[in-house]
Amino acid sequence: MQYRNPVISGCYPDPSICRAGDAYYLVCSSFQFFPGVPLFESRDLINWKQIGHVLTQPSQLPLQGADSVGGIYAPTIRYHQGRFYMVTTNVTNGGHFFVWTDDIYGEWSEPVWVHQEGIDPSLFFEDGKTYFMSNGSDEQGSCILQCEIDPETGEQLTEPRSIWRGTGGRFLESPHLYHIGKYYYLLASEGGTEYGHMVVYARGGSPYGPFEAYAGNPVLTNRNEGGYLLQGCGHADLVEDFSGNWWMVHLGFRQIHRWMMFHITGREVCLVPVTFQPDGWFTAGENGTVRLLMQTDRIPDSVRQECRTHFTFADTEAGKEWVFLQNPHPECCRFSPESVSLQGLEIPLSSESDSPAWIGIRQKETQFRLSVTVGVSAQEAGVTVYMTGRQHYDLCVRKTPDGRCALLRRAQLGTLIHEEPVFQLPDGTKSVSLFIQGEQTEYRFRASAGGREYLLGTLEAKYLSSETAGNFTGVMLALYAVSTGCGTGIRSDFTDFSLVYTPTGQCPAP
Ligand code: 6LW
Repeated sequence: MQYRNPVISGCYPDPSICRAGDAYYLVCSSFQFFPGVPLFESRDLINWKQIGHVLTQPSQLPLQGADSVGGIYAPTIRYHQGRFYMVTTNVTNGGHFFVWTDDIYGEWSEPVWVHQEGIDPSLFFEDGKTYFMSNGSDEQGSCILQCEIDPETGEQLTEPRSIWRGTGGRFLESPHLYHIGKYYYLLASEGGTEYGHMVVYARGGSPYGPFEAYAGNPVLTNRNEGGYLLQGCGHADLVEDFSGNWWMVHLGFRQIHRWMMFHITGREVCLVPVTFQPDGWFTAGENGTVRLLMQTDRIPDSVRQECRTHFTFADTEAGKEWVFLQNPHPECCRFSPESVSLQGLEIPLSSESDSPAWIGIRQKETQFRLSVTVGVSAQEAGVTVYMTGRQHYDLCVRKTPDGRCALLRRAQLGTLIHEEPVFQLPDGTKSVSLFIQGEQTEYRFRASAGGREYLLGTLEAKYLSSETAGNFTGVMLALYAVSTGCGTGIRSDFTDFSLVYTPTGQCPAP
């Protein structure tokens, strides 16, 4: 069969996978978004359904002060003796911790903290021991650090020690350890999560090493595929399927312009086959690269890759596709089958130190259509194409000091803020329909109210890109409301939104 990469599109970086029962489970980084660590399930590795998030409670996920390079980084999911473990790092508040559950559809435990330097923690269980790996450094520079921990308390039972120094690439990270056949394999990434990203590995005779690097490293990279639209491939995890074949999930991003590269949809989840050679070394992908279209005979032709192109409030959920910024004020958001209502807060959209009245869904393809109907009640309410608090394009309705309403488009790019065009709306306007069309390199804006059409122009996608914004996330399409009474703590009435979102681009799948 033929399948399309990414297998999960939109900002879902740093995938980690495990197999349990008759399904596969996958988690990703979530940075400043709440709830945290999206959790997916699949039966065929190609089609992934989000079943929720791992971190759903403020006590598990303190996000105060977390921006788009803060919060939750790089989780690892493992299944051991009937229990799921998810280990990650809250880089803004607290460091490494793990949570566990015996019911993948239920709640997870409170955090168990582990004190070790670095990011990208992972766990490996064997013979009653729990090994904890992360990236880190010692007197000779970057390395993978490993210690044994108590899986109940997180206490370090051994001193962290360096087990591998990688192959010389910068930013050695994302260590994952496996025991396959007679070897222990240590998978990692180097090159940074950019255009030079690559997956490397080494193997050894014990969990502590010593590890011998694969001579063909990097085992997977698109760094030499200049002009190819899938780039930045790295940060990987391995899984064995039900037929005994091995696969690798990893992140990659789709660049928009072939030569003047940029990307906006964030780092996404890709899948490639892994093939063990008779000598026990393995290869990955197509000649060590990842393709947008992959051919495989390991998955039956009867499996069809689904492509979701229609999202409304009736077929999405607050704790699944929709997320908030930092720790939200739950009483300020009401989710109903047809609409969402936000109580405007006095926290501006550009705030990265507190949680505005904001609810977002990922931009999953570079082409999409978004239509939002917003009630006119808050001081300002609308829709934002949001990369970070400092990079976003907004289409909104704002009350003017004379009590009337204006329709406007705003661009914020760092300290540059520009509002234009602005249209006065007829008195008595009760609701406005806002439309955004994503067309790869630009966003097109228009609106309608009271039977009139308003053209609000286009803005370039490039200025919201990760290359410009300097962040770890991707564009979110979000609804927001800001209230009046600056500095008084007053909250406004609820503003109602309804929405239809249709990502297209590479859909339908092959
Ligand atoms: C993550 C690191 C990385 O911790 O990016 O691509 C960092 N790899 O492993 C944040 O997502």
